[in-house]
Amino acid sequence: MARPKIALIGAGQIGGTLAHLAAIKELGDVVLFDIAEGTPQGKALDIAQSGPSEGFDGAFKGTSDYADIAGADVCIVTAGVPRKPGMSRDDLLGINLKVMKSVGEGIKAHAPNAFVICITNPLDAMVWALREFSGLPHEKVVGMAGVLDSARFRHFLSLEFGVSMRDVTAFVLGGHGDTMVPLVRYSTVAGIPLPDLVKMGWTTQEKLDSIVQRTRDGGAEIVGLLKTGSAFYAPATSAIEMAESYLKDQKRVLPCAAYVQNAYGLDGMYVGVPTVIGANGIEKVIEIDMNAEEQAMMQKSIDAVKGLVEACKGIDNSLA
Ligand code: A3D
Repeated sequence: MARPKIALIGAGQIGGTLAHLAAIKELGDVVLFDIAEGTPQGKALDIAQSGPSEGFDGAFKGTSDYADIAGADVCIVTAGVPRKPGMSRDDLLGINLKVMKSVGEGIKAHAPNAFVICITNPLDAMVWALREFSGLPHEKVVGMAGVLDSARFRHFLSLEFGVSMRDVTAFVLGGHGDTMVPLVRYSTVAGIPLPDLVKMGWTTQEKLDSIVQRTRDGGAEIVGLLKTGSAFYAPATSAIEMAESYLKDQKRVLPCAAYVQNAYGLDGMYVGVPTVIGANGIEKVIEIDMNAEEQAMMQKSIDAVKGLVEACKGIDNSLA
């Protein structure tokens, strides 16, 4: 059987890391697309040359021609600009919206059957716009944010408890911005919910609160350290987890920016929710029970995303 084809639209920091991870995991043949001349070709060749030492098979191509993504099974979109210190994700909206238009049209013309994972910020608005521009079915277009935000939360919790990150589960929902919703009640160490761990004296509510805040600021913390761009290793790993669940029909339960209809009080918008990803794309949106405080946090986050979507409509008339 032919290897799956993975198209990476954007061959910058995340795009290059995605290509390397896809190679090492032998997920399929990789096409790196970018408008920066030479970058996708150079990275494709470099990664291919790591094959003999790493021991993987696969074809790697760099291109600036959308025709080369023809028939892709998965497209992962990082095209656009990342933030610099002092910028919020929302500051990227105008410039990245134009990029989503060209990417959406490229995917529509050449890879209409792909499962599309958007990473470009501001995430929830960009995945919505990408879906609008591409016209693909909603269940085949999804945003990566919750897996990364949850991984950051899990990492910080594992440091606090001194346990393996593998035994910490966590849920971060809502929009991928300052209003994201880390759900303490649904986060556990080996199945023990965090509030119970406070009762057991393993940690304090104050410490949990500060971990929640550090998770919300997790992207900015790395932007502040790197100074020239934003995080890329963990964002790429998170998107690969989603792509692998689709390609191998794993039916992983992963928080993603998915199109939500008839759940969470929504009638059709993209926001971070728990989903099941399998061979059909987003196969299920899981509606979890929330208490009043959690609902209020989720609503605030939903309102922030709605504001960004309205801003997109104001910029590009074809979206209105
Ligand atoms: P960077 O290394 O700058 O790569 C972006 C690439 O996009 C560059 O190589 C550009 O040449 C290319 N590009 C620009 N315009 C186009 C276009 N029209 N068509 C094709 N390629 C184009 O950035 P990065 O890889 O670090 O980040 C990419 C995006 O991901 C940014 O918008 C970040 O804000 C975002 N990001 C999101 C998360 C989430 O968790 C959602 C995390 C980290 C970064």
